[in-house]
Amino acid sequence: MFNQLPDSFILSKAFIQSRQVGAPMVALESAVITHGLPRPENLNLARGMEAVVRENGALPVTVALFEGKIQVGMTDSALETLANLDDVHKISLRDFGIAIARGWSGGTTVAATLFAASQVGIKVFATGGIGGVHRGAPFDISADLPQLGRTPMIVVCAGAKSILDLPATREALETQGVIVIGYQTDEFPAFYSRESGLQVDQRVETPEDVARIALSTWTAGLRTAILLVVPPPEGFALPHKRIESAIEAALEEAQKAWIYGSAITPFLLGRVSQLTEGESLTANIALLRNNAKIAAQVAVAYQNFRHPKV
Ligand code: PSU
Ligand code: MN
Repeated sequence: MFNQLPDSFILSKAFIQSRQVGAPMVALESAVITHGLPRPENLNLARGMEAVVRENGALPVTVALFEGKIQVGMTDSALETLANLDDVHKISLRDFGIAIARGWSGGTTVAATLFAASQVGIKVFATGGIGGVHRGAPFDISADLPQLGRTPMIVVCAGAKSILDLPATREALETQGVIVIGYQTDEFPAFYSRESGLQVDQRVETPEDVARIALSTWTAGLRTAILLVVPPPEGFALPHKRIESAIEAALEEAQKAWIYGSAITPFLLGRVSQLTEGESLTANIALLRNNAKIAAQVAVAYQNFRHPKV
């Protein structure tokens, strides 16, 4: 399959070796490194997520764009370079062609990472929160949603960012045919908070159970993502009310400053972090690491199903 891969893809050595032996792998996005978190937390987090995936028995495969090439799997020094680049783009699905032609570097969003990771056969992906339908702008729907609708991948996240219109996002996931599975929860988490008042489609208790559902889905011929939603860890999660006033203030500022398009998500995340005096940032980092852990366990379970030992 790799012989047919376009030369815009560059595969890391570790990825190629793991692929040959059928080792479990977890894709990681990089827009969170370039646009989601401030320095130096971004590099610490990128390294931290990779370490957590390894400790739980899988290979971390961070995807990013370097000088017009889609890099699949990164060395530590590449991670460091990406986290400190000044001329760095947020690469969503529609940006690939331009970025490749112009030789850009950048962090890939959930939508873009889904595309790249599925092209190389990865089945499990960890992120913080997916994009969705924006509040007050129901026409601003993240490219993450349609891409989830057409990519066979288990995506581990803490729901959708609460800066979004969550009920609308939940409905849009259904329209896309994406199964929403709660990891030891009945409720769709709201990223920083464990509660949202919204339901999941199915609850699972173990990584094996979600792997089984994914395999049944794809074996039946469906090509949709499985969204495994994991509540932010207790002790870091913020009460819905605490975060809501910060979000409303940030939204109002964004509107006054005419911030829209791909700039809105990074702006809101940054402002909410300032307004909660870093509490939301701490929660964000904790949930990202936790999602990386669960994703690695799911990747191991999935691989064991496909290649049972004995
Ligand atoms: N989750 C985070 N931090 C982030 C993002 C998600 O905790 O920075 C990024 C993801 O890369 C997601 C993107 O795909 O925000 C969504 O952007 P938009 O709404 O413009 O599609
Ligand atoms: Mn948008």
